Amino acid sequence: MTSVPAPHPALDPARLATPQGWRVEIIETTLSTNALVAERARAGEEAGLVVVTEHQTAGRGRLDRVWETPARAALTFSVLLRPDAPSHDWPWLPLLAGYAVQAALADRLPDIALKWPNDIMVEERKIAGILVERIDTPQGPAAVVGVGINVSQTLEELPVALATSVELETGEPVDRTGLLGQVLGSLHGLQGLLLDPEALRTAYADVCSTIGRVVDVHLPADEVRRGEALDVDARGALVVSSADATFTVGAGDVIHVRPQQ
Ligand code: BT5
Repeated sequence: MTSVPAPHPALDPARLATPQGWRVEIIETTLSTNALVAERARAGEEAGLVVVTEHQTAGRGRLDRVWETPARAALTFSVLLRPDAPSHDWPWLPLLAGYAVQAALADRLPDIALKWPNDIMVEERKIAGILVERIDTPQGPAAVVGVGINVSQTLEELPVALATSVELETGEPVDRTGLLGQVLGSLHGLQGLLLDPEALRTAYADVCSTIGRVVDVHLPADEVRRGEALDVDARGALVVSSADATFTVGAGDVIHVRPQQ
């Protein structure tokens, strides 16, 4: 006899803990919650809109990559923020979002960590990703903070080998509604850290597993540089020491080369 996996239950708006001042809309399906929230922001929406979808069919990653999740097995949502922080501190926002999501998951997953800049990982397996987009709107610049968390996917439901889900890691069923409330609460509660970049830097560095590792840095023009990641600087850039120089990386991807000692 073959066992049929239990269907994934829907999110339950009646049980969702919504942070004060935020407005959560749950929709059955959309191409990309980031695209939808950006459209609403350009049409004048106030900060605090959260759009969650049960099935995101054309999820976006960074650098034109894709984010793939099956219906009702993940959390896929975007939050509209209009931060008060000076514009030179906005590059911290993607790192702050990653920090807040890992903090919300840390009680269930003690081995969770951040791979710079904002991949949420359990060892070398990615469990959640962040896409922050800055957009221009009639009321000024806004940020769309997109979050994708793998919650109840089985191994077969994950799109790449180095990925995992909360249920795969804990071996226990997860109530997505409860987890969504926790993650929103963490993002809401920690957003003020953007006004204190030094405190954010310290908190971020503490959970960033890239620091101290040998990394290959993939730079935009297909250039790869290898070195040891030393720290994160005051702008959130990664400081890397190679044989001939110390350099900082503001944008790009890193690959952890050697396992952590
Ligand atoms: C990210 O990009 O990790 C950002 C993901 C952001 C997704 C959220 S969902 C709600 C909101 N609306 C959107 O349209 N997007 C946001 P990046 O670091 O570029 O990683 C993308 C890469 O991760 C892909 O090229 C795959 O290799 C891998 N990947 C795709 N889906 C994955 C998944 N479910 N779990 C783990 N890895 C995945």
